[in-house]
Amino acid sequence: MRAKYKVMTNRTFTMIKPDATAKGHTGAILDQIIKAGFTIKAMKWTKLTAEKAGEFYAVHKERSFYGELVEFMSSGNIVAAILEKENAVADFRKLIGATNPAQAEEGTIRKKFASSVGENAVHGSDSDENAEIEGNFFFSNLERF
Ligand code: 3AN
Repeated sequence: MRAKYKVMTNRTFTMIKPDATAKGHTGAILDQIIKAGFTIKAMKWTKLTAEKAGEFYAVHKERSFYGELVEFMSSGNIVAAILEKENAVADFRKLIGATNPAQAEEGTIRKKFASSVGENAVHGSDSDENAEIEGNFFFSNLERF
């Protein structure tokens, strides 16, 4: 039985990355997200400057792949969205699969649409706290419903 006061996370943040938008996978990925039970609370089609991509991924600044990541994330269009579902953060991570598509489970978004660990089709927040920060990075209160 579910604990009466168990806190369920209900929002996460995603980006469909430049590799996936360029290959025409935007519609199929959104369809899979919606069919998995997520509701779109905010969404935009946009493009990050290198400066903005660097800011978004600042937590990875010291990692060897940071420069490559910033360059890739500012190389083309993205879709940014806030998604709602009970247990959103964990359920969305499960839906997208492992960071490296070669290790992602069959049927996951990354297994189907990603080509490499760097160009891995989608982003999904890794905690409630980051979901809030990342959603605020892209959307004002007037842009979420
Ligand atoms: P996830 O997106 O699954 O949370 P993180 O947080 O470890 O993965 O990495 C953030 C992003 O950095 C990944 N989505 C991926 O695009 C990129 N990345 C991670 N590891 C590598 C790597 N070894 N080489 C290139 N890019 C990477």
